[in-house]
Amino acid sequence: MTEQQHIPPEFTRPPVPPDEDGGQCEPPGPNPDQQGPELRSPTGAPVPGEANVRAQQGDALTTPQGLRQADTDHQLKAGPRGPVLLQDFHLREKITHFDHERIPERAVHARGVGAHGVFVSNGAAASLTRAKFLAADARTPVFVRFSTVLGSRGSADTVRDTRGFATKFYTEEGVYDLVGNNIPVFFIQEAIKFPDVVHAAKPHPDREIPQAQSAHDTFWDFVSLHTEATAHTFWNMSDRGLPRSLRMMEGFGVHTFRLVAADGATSLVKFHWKPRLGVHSMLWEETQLTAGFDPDFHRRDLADAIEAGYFPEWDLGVQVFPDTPEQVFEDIDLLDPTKIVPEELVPVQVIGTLRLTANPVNFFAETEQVAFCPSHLVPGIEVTDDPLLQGRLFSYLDTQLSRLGGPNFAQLPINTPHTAVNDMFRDGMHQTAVHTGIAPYKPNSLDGGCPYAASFAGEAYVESPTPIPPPQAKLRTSANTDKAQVAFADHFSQPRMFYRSLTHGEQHRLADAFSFELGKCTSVTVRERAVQMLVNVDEQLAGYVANQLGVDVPAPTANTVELAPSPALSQKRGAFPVDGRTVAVLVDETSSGGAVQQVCADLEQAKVRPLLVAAHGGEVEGRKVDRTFATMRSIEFDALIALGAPIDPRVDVLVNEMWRHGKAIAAVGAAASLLQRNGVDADAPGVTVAEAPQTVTQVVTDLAEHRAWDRIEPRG
Ligand code: HDE
Repeated sequence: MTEQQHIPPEFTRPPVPPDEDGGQCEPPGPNPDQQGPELRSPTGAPVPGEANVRAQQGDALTTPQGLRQADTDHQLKAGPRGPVLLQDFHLREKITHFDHERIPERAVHARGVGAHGVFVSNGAAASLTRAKFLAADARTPVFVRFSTVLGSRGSADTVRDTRGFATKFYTEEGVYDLVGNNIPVFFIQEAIKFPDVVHAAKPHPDREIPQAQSAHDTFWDFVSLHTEATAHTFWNMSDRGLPRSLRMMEGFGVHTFRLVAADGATSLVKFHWKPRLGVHSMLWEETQLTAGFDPDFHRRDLADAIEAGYFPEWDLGVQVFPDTPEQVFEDIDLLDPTKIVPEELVPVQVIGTLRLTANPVNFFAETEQVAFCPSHLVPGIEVTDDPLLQGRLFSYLDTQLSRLGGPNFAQLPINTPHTAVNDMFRDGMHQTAVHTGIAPYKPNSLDGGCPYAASFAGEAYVESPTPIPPPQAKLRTSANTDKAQVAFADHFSQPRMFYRSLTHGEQHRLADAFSFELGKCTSVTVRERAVQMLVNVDEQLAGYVANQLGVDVPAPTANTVELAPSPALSQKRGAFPVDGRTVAVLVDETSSGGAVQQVCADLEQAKVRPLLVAAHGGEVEGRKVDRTFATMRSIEFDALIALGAPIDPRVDVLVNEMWRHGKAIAAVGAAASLLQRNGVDADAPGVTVAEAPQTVTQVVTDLAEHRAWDRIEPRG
């Protein structure tokens, strides 16, 4: 008799009650409310049915081998209390698979959020490039992933950092990736420094702190020793490091790329994404509160806006430069990724519009497994000799090999081109295709010579001939002319120009950011060296920060040139669309008479999202309460409309923060007492006391300006 025969059947897995199983079930499809335009497929792949062939099939629970399972809740035991039998293959399979559910997070840009959309070209670039997706009226499905750089996957969204802005265009000529950032300059000029800057910026290797922060010794040690990073740190310390929303950020390709027209003519370009909602930021205190109260703030904001139908839009633009052998424009080396070309010198020409229309249905399959690479190019777009870009061409493919577990990651649905693939690559880890034929080599006659090579003159990707600059074997710099060589080594003139292009308010906040970050450095040497870096940019700024830190201000050591300020670098003031902004509608038991319904309806009419805030859950005038005093905080709201004045300290905190952060505040009728008791000046900019209909109109007008700037900062 074998051991198993000793086990009475009732002591193995208990039978499943019939009502718990045996029914028919539909695999959950994508949420129909989240469906975007006709171009969208659930995973970004061309044929949704086929792409999903391995997801939830059939009605019954099975093992990966397709064996039907009656019970997945209990283990196979010898006796009612064990021991557990090794023979329980379902237990082992289930736990083993779980053990391997995580893949390595990205070394940088680990924290990200994605969305599907469509890019529509206006044809303005058609004379510059033969890329078909840039022809007039071409529509191309896209997947965009936004990210922070430093933090790990679970870190907070609102930290001070650069943001990634990576776009995958599924063009009819193959995948094109534009892997950019929300800051147009980078820390380093050459790729070989990337491990250094990342090691310095990541948490200290002994205690693994601080998480997702640049405010620590190693970061400032590196950037103060390596002054080509100055420009990027100035952008980071400015409001750009704290976006209000991913929907309100610019994007930049950073490097210069080469466009090639149908007739072979070439030009150099820099890519820009311009958000239709304007460029807006959070205040430092808001970001800190948000990191605690809602660390997923940006992720939620994007998904909520898309789900509600407020599809975010960006215009894609190019600055175009002649493709001269020097690749220099007005003394700016176009191969230097730490420099910009001011828009006042070369305006950005809009060539198309991106619209994000659908959220992913599966974060892992789409946002986590998406693999961007700057070498995913299409005919008509080529790389330049920018030494940073050249290193990236190698790094991204390389990192996907370990992150996605082998060379077949292009077969993952989100990475699959929406065009035919016939690459003659074979086998390897995670190969999911069953290739046919016997001759995966070229030339061959045994598979009929297939696949054929595409014609050079027609559809193939063929690098255009470019002059090779004179050899500079030992010279570890890429500037092509003497003049540009000087500009390449000038690390301070452009940061100074950036700083002087900001408004007074922006400059103040930047100075406070430096004071905070350097104040977090414990090494006096690092603090002093960083102030040396600052004094080379602006003496007044250095003086302010040095005073905050308690160190002396040294004399400038750098030779700089005075560049004209570029107003385009300041975050523009003015009225912008308010789509998807949120307004707290605060109510109490006195709020009635239809005002709640009317205010909410008027806000929705203006494309603004009202969130009803009350003491407790339930309904007010038939509208669901969205937030209670226990779950609300000011950071979630762009404006406040008080229809009541509930007595609660949390409400006072709300009003105080909205006031302090320059947000629009309105009180209807008797709710004005709420403002009085919190010291809010009813005549101040961005404050309204009126009856319901006028209130909404005024609040929407104030919202369009993002903040009541005149309330919180000096003009300038
Ligand atoms: Fe990246 N970068 N990078 N980077 N980068 C990665 O690739 C790298 C640089 C950017 O949402 C990694 O797949 C090197 C500039 C974005 O999946 C890695 C250098 C710019 C994303 C990598 C740079 C970027 C990445 C990590 C210097 C703006 C996120 C995981 C030569 C133009 C893409 C991965 C996503 C991700 C390497 C510099 C943007 C390690 C070596 C400059 C938006 O391969």
